[in-house]
Amino acid sequence: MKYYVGIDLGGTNIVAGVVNENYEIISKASTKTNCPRPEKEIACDMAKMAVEAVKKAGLDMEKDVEWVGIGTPGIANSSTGVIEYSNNLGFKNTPMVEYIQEYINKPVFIENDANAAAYGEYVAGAAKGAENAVCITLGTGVGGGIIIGGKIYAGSNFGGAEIGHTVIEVDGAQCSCGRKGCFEAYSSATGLIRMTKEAIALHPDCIMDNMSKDKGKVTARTSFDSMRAGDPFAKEVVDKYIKYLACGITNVINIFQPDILCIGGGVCNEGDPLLLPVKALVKGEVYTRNSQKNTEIVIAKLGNDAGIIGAAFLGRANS
Ligand code: BMX
Ligand code: ZN
Repeated sequence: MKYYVGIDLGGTNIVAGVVNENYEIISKASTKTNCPRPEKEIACDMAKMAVEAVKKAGLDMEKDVEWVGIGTPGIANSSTGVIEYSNNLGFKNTPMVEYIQEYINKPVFIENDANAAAYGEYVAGAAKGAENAVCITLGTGVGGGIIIGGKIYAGSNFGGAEIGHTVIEVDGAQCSCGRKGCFEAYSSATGLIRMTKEAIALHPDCIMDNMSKDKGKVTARTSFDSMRAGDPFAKEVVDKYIKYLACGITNVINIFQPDILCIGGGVCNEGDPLLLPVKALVKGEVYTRNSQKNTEIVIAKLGNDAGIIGAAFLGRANS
């Protein structure tokens, strides 16, 4: 049996996992990212988590592990091993591969987190068997990963596949990237929370307002849960969210026409109440609506593990 280590570096947590050749995670170790702090400290903790996960699996890093892969938000140059830019981690030209190799004497690969998650879904999840696939993650941001002919497509400068930063509303809501009206500003969990708060401000004492006060905060679930409890204003928020999401997805399909478009991230836990109306809207809008073959829209299968599994197989993606 061959073993690989995947590390998911997030704004909140560092998670390392040992994955076997059947794409199963056999052990995990995690710690808080605690950023901002010096990048070398973060790298040291990442290496520590990798070593701990290997130990937990009862394996030996030197003898049993083929390589280590890392998924990180921002621009990851997979050829130089440098994280060129990551605003939420505070990285600028961070030589991550070099740092990790100070502790671990193995080949180390890096990729953008959403690219790694897309690769995970492609090798072992909802996009398995596809030749061309696009995965988008609806989390803190909207991440994008593009697989063409079984390879990760990251553009000529490794900054490609930033699907979240395509505009779907000119002069719309401010995005953290500096543009206005990005897909991410509407379809991320953060965007949904913002739209929920806006609706609550307009309709004080609505079910959303009371539900979020009971819970202590507005979350990405507030609008969906309140809609189910009969709040017409919550239904408006959900409808608006679904309309924006369908618009963004239709744009992606019109460009790539992949076999599979998979959506992941926390918001997807809503399941069919999210997926079915999105599918119906996309079906009516997509350029190829009269064609025989159309992109299948599915919900990601691997959840938070997609990033770890994808990162663990980066040595293959890069071969
Ligand atoms: C942002 C961007 C992407 C990332 C996406 C998903 C940064 C730091 N991040 O659009 O690179 O893939 O968020 O990130 O520039 P998540 O935090 O939602 O997983
Ligand atoms: Zn943006």
